[in-house]
Amino acid sequence: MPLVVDIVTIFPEMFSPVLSVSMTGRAQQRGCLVVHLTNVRDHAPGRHRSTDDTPYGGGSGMVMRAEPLIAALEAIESARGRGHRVLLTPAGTLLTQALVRELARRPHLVLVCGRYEGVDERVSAYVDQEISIGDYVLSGGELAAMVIVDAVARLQPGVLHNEQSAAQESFEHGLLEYPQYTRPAVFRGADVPEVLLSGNHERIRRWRRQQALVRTRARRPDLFRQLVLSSEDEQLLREHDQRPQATTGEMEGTR
Ligand code: 9D3
Repeated sequence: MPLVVDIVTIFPEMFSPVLSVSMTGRAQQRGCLVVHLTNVRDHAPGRHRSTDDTPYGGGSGMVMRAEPLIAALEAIESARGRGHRVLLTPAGTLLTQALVRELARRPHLVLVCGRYEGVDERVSAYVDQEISIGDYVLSGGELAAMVIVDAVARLQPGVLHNEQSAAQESFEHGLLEYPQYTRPAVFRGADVPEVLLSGNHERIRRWRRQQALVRTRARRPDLFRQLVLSSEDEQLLREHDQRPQATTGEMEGTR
């Protein structure tokens, strides 16, 4: 059974250029993902079909009206049944991979995108969950909805090329990735670490683990604090700190 995602938006045309390519495009082609777009404006009554209005109490900007949003939600669910309703809002719970995994298990998601300065607070009573994708200001929920569709699509059975990738991710979770290289062996004077050309799979495994640990410590101390280090991990870190390498990435972006 495919994952069904309904999206409620005033900008349905934003979605297909993104969702029709790459992972989400492949998922749809393979029948693992079905995306339905609903234009809020089609559910706004009156001559002007307005989806927003001025805020009660004053203030700048406009507020999305509850009526057309909820009418759109009801039309969707009359057609395809009750879904797990998510409002995309900067005031929502932060999206994490754990939350993505929960969402990916639902058979039907209904993603409601806000715009303007916000959404009438009474919409909250009609949704199951409110989600933000991070602490920065977007101009609407559309990009956030696309982030969620991308993240849940790649977890659907039959979507990932390498089925092991999803499992390995959860196995290695909490660590940043080790550095990757492909041909050529020398790019503008920068060579590939010798260990990766050695063919010694045990040395390669240990080097990658060491790189992931060192990078996580340098770049994501918040994640590093949560790690439960094995005695091998401790040893790899000691080894690194005694004989520091130039390629841990701490200097990236400083050139
Ligand atoms: C006045 C305070 N603003 C909140 C920070 C108002 C406001 C700004 C931007 C209300 C809505 C928006 C539009 N953003 C979203 O709808 C949104 C969003 C985001 O801005 N950041 C991260 N995740 C999300 S999910 C939806």
